[in-house]
Amino acid sequence: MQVIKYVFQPHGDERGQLVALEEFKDIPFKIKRVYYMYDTAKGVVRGHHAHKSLEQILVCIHGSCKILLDNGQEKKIIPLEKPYEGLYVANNMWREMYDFSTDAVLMVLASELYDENDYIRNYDDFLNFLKVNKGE
Ligand code: T46
Repeated sequence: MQVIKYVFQPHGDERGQLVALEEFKDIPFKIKRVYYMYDTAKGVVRGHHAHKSLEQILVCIHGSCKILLDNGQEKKIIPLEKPYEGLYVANNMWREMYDFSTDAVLMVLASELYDENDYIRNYDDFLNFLKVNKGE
């Protein structure tokens, strides 16, 4: 499995750092939605689903967390701990987010508006979806 982690260019000066993210320049899709999670309780695992067509970039803009990616054949764990790093998460990819530090803010840039019909929330359904859509 290929893991794509973007390293964004901070515009730093004596005042501090600033990262700007533009669609089709820093982000490989049109950004239709931004959401973020914070105050995540200790020991919580979020996610546990895949998406049929949504693409996303995950940026832990404060604190740290870990992301488990699973393409149905292989699993990878990717730590996110830098505010200038973005993890690309393609569609057809099972994801879990865990090990959040108490100060973690995980921001997500998404290629589509929220649509519950795009979620695959059962792991067996995910494996089946991959089988049916093989080669697409
Ligand atoms: C994903 C991972 C990385 C909305 O109303 N609008 C939204 O845009 C989102 C993302 C969620 N919601 C509602 C739906 C649920 O009632 O917020 C609640 C929590 O959503 P969910 O349990 O799906 O959150 P996570 O953290 O398990 O997953 C989220 C995204 O949903 C998902 O697309 O890839 O983050």
